[in-house]
Amino acid sequence: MGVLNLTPDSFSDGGRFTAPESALAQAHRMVAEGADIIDIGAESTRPYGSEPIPADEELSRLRPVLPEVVSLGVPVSIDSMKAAVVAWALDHGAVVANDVWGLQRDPGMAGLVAERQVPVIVMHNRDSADPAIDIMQDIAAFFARSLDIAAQAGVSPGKIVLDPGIGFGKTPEQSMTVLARLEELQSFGLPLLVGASRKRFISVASPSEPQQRLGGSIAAHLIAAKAGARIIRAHDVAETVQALRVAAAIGEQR
Ligand code: HH2
Repeated sequence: MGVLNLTPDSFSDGGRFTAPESALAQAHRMVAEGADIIDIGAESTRPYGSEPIPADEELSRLRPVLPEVVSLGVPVSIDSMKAAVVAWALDHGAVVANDVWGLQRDPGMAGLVAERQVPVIVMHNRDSADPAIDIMQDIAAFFARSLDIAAQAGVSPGKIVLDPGIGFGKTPEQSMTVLARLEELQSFGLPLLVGASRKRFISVASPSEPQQRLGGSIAAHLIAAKAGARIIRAHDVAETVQALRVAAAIGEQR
């Protein structure tokens, strides 16, 4: 899954793809590099320094870009926590809903994805990190709540992808714990998505600015794939695809 941020303030690529032409060129490039899904976001979710924006603003960023990306022919997912924005994106060709609040923030989200019968990414999140909690237990309890909400709204379990939300409401150490223990989340019997790309935990193990975290991102993504993650969300598509393909090819020689 290639990341396309139409935002001025995303933590690693804010402002790079706010012009529709550069966004479209980036989408094109990620498809050529091997992305199977393009995830479009128009509101930054970074914990510090991002501005919450109204749905109108999010839509005005998406309007000139999303339908054009859809026309490239690759499945598009919409990264938004607002049901109104997801509804608009689905109307304009997006085919996956990516909710960084796991159906637990906007009360209209579960009903929407049930009605449209689209796959939904249910991501774990918390308002703030708490180093004292057992993060794996917290994630499991959160997923159980999300699955309950989904079931009550009539979302088919076959449409749900779970994502532990690397870097969201977690200390860097907890993000690493999640990657180290990802296999435990297989017990839900649902496909897993992991997005570690350029995130801050990398700089704890290896001090670096977001743009310099490609090696760390790849290390984390290979570990996630080995533990069974089926979808990897990344900014640097060519390098990530190559790393995953080589790791898979080596795996086949066992
Ligand atoms: N991470 C980010 C945004 N959306 N969605 C899912 N499902 N999983 C993730 O790990 C995830 C996500 C944060 O990365 P980015 O989009 O680059 O940053 P920003 O939120 O600042 O735009």
